[in-house]
Formats: sequence, C-alpha cells, structure tokens
Amino acid sequence: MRPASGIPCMLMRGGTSKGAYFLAADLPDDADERADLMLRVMGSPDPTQIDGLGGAHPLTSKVAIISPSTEPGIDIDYLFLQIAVDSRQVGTTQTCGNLLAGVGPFAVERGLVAPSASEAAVRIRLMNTGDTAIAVFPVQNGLPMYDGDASIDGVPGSAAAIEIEMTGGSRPLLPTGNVSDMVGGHRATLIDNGMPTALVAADELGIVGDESPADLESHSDLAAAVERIRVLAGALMGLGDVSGQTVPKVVLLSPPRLGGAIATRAFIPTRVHTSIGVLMAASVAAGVSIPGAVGESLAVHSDADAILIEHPSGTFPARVSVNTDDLGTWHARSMSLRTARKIFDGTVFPRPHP
Ligand code: NQM
Repeated sequence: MRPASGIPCMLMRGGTSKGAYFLAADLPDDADERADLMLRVMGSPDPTQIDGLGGAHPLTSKVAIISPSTEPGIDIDYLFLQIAVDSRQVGTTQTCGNLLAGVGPFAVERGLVAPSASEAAVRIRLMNTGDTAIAVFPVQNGLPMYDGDASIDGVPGSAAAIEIEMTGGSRPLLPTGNVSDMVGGHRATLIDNGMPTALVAADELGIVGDESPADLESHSDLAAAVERIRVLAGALMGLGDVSGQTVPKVVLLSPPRLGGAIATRAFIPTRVHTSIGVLMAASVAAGVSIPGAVGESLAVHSDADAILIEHPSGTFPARVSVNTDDLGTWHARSMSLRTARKIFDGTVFPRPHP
C-alpha cells in the first residue's frame, strides 16, 4: 500500500485561539481541493474532531496559510480559514486577529522574514479582508522568543509580548454610514474595525450580560434572536446573505462589572466566545467611543490609553482611537497586545477520503 503523504504543519496558539499554520507552497492552489484537505486535517465534520487536529470548538478549529507577499511594503500574506467542527464548511469571509499573533513568529520560523538581532517587525496583509498589520516581537539567535512576562486573560501563565498594530483597509468603520440602525426591531451599531460586528445592548434581548457562555448557548430563543439580527445586519452591512457564514458577529453589551469599560458576550456566531476575538474587541472599543453608538452610554469612559473590554474570562485591553475626517466619516486605529506559542512543528497526516 502507498504510504499516506504528510504535509509540513506547525500547531500554534495564537492569542486565545489555536490553529494549524501552513506555508501556501505546501498546499494545493485550488481552493476547493485545499478546503477538502483542511477538513480532513482537522477531523471535520465530527463534533469531537477525534480523527484530526481540531479541538472540537470553533476557537481551536482554525488554519493560517502563509506566503511571501508580492505587495510592495508587505512581507507576508496571511489567509485565514475557519474550519467548521460538525459540517463541511470552510469559511474565508472573516479573518482571525488571534491567529494573526502567530503569523509573524511562523514566518520567522520558516525563514520568510529575516529579523534584526533582538526584534522582528513583520508587515502582514490579511488576505480575507485586505487590512494590513505590523506585528513586533522579540527574537533571539534569529528565532522568535516565546517565553516572556506578558499575560492575556483566557491563557494560563505568561509569554513574550507580540504588539500588533492594525493599519486598516479601505472598508468604512460604519458600513451603513449610521451610528446606529434599527435591525429587526432592535437598535444596533453595525461596525467593522477589522471584524464586521453588530453591537446590541444585552437587555434588548432579555439578557443581563454576565451569563456564562454555556448558559447563553443553552438558551435556544436567544440563539434564534441573535441569528435573526445577524442575518439582517449582514445584508445592511453589504455582506449579502450571511446565513451559514461566520460574519458578522453579534456582541451583546452591558455595563462593566470588573472595573473595565464595558461587558461583552460575543456570538461567533452560534457558539459564545469564551473570551473575545481581537478584532471584535477592537470593533467594540471603537463603537463605545462613538457618541450615540450602542454601548456608548453603557460604558464607563476613562482617560486610560486602553479601553478595557470585559469578557467571560477576564478583560481585553483594546488600544483604539477613533476620529472623524472632514466629511464626518468615522475612522479607527488599533493596537493590541497578544502572545503566541509554538506547540509542535512536524508533519500532519490528513484523514483519507472515506
Ligand atoms: O475577532 C473568533 C478568535 C475569533 C476571531 C471568531 C478573532 C477576532 O477569537 O479577531 O480573533 O470570530 O470565531 O479567534
């Protein structure tokens, strides 16, 4: 029998997510062939993903595909794939700001970027959205340093800091041009600071806003209400029919309880995030900074340089600034602190076709 052929793969934690990182050159060019291969790598569809690398949750069923960029001023192209756990869907409509944290270190590990003696500054194009980012992290002897003193809520222990500055794309921050819209009878702010997101006050949906993800997931009427808002919001945001897609996200907002600025529960879109995505946090932080937006009056504002976004496992400091241009259009800039870790580097053997 012909031996199964494997593919070079690095498993990394990126922020509060985990995923398989590949060089594009090691994968098929054809998108359908690549999607089929990644379903077999992750062990999908299967609620336990028992026969693959996936961790049976959307936050651990992710893929990053990396290639040298042809774009002037950019080092690396990063394509993100969301691999569904129990269906055959492979989503390309969203990016992932958490896996983004591992992209720079992976590029250095694979020799795509030559760092300076003590630091790497990797310029990354996010292929799913067209946004760009610069990731800065420490290196030693030409390789990323993963150990360090930075800690992020949702990840035990500490690791080396990765500073990520989003340099933005051409999409508008408020895709409908409005600070808020009525969406299926609910007031929502539709915002895209790297991740298309609908901000809705938790009490609009009969929720306090401090419930656990498991609690919220067990509430089927809530799931249906969130999905209704999401599909209507997607159309208003110009995303077309988003049924079955992973964007926009819906984030329920309530007053802070942990000394932060605002409390969040993020639907991604059916499971409830155990913390919050990086770009979702950036979108919430931008939203609550805009006068009249949903959440602005629920938030506790301060002069601190980070807006502390509360989530189910702690807080996320989002350094976001918003401003309007001469035409009155809102824009945002975002910085975030993440960590990442190489978990294994080797060869993955995809499940064969049935
Ligand atoms: O918003 C989860 C995550 C994400 C997205 C999801 C993310 C972000 O936490 O930047 O990172 O939206 O499914 O990994």
